[in-house]
Amino acid sequence: MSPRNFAFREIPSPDAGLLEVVIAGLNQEPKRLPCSLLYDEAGSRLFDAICDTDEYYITRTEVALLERHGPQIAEWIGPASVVVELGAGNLQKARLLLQHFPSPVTYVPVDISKEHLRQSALEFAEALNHVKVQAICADFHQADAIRSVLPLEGRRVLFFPGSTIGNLEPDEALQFLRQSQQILGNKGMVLVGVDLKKDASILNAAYNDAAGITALFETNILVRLKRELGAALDPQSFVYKGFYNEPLGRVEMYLVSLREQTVRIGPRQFPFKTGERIHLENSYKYSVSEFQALAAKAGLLPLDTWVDADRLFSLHLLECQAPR
Ligand code: AVI
Repeated sequence: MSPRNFAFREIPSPDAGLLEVVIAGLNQEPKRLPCSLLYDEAGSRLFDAICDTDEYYITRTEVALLERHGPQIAEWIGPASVVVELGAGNLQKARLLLQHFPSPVTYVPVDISKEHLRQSALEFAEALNHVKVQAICADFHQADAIRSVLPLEGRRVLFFPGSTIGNLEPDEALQFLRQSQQILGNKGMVLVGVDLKKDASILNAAYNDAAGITALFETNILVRLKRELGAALDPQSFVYKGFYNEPLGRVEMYLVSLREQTVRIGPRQFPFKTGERIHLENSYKYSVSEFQALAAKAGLLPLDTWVDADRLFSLHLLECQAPR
């Protein structure tokens, strides 16, 4: 039986189906697939495993910042808040944060990976029984639909940890921050985790862990295409390649075809040359001032910023500017 402080709902995505998205992506030059497709059930679990690798400093550094500054963040936000987390994953970070929030507090984790979300949200509700958990299975870009199901009372706070904002192109990030204010309304705040620019060797290691979990995570997208679309392809005929493109300030992630081959999906054929790539992800890195400038452009002003001693990662608490 579900605990009394738990509710779950699904907002169906109006977007094109998987087949259309994949065909559109593989028809592009260069070929690409959207990184949201990486997160099926297996992909979500592999991503959790990446977060536990020694090389991927992002999760543990952000967790340490939340552990250290959680009480101060709770004080800034105040009582009776509604905390909405987009792309919530395993909810570990919200748990660290919300333990410091006084009751009443509502937590709305939003994620596209349905069973992973349901399980994590249930565990969350059992562990923090002073928090009302209202989980929503949806694509986090569905701002209007998400807003329409939020409780009306309380200060709304958007929690966007993990540097997921780095997976958006800077102009998309700007758009996203602007749109987030539609969810937030008056006196809304944003708490966002942003990965910082740093030495290329640290970044290259973080996206090429020695155990090969990142490679498995990225290649899993091909396993998904085989299983869900009956694609005729051999996942072993592609290898993962990820590297820091310093001039562009982003880690780029690809699958590279090891041979000349044709991938078939239904009646469609996609020829690959040896070495031809499918672009899967960019992960943008910012300096603190670069990110603050982006947020200001979107109408969000910094209330406080926290950075770890090694200057690997930053947490920004931003406030919506009062409407002029
Ligand atoms: C989810 N996102 C912030 C991760 C990142 O660091 O860009 C995705 C990832 N892909 C491979 N490793 C991590």
